[in-house]
Amino acid sequence: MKGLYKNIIINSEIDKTQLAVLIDPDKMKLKNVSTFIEKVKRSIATHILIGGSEVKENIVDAFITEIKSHTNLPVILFPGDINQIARNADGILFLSLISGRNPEYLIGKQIEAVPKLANTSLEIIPTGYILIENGKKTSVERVSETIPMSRSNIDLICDTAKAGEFLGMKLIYLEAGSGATHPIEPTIISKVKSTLNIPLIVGGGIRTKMDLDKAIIAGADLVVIGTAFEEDETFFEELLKPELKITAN
Ligand code: 1GP
Repeated sequence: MKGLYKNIIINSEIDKTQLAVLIDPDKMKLKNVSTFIEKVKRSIATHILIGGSEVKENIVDAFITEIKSHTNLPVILFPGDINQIARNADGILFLSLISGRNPEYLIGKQIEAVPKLANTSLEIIPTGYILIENGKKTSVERVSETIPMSRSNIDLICDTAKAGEFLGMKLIYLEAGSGATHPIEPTIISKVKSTLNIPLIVGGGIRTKMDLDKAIIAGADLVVIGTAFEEDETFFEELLKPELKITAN
């Protein structure tokens, strides 16, 4: 599958809601993937992201094989470490944690990843990853040993995002962290979006349809939700494709 990035741009231009369901193989059993994906397919989800902060080696491939046997939705790696790079995905968010000052997560892991990416057909999408504090310490903060950006310094968040764009990154990902207490505020999303000429991903702590709508209205081009689906798969019912909704006559 080619053109993942191009499609994100096209969908964004026509204001199509783009929702990525995040599957963390550390938090889901392989045998439950098929029923989970059936629910994903009935929803408005447009992408599947796969990865996590602490995924055991060599299980990502098996998850992707299983996911792809049930859906044609694009599967994009969202790796917490290089052991999560699997060649059977469609693409990879090639992340650099530009909110942090840990060289390992700015450039070190990326160099280590190069031999693993050689001879794959993965679409590599350079992504500036910005972690913003959300009220509790999340696993990204713990694993990366970086300090999240303060929610109150919006100018600095905007400048960081713009610096990512100037460095040639194709996407900016505003991250509140998995299971965040508060999602990224719409004010932050809209200011960052107005600064950028590249698509914006927003994730972390989005638990309701209203949170999703707020992020989209504020300017997120792609919203990522993981924990809310892990905790309650009935949430998919609130995000059904329009044609599957029962209309009252
Ligand atoms: C985490 O942004 C993603 O990296 C999704 O966060 O699990 O809180 O939805 P949640």
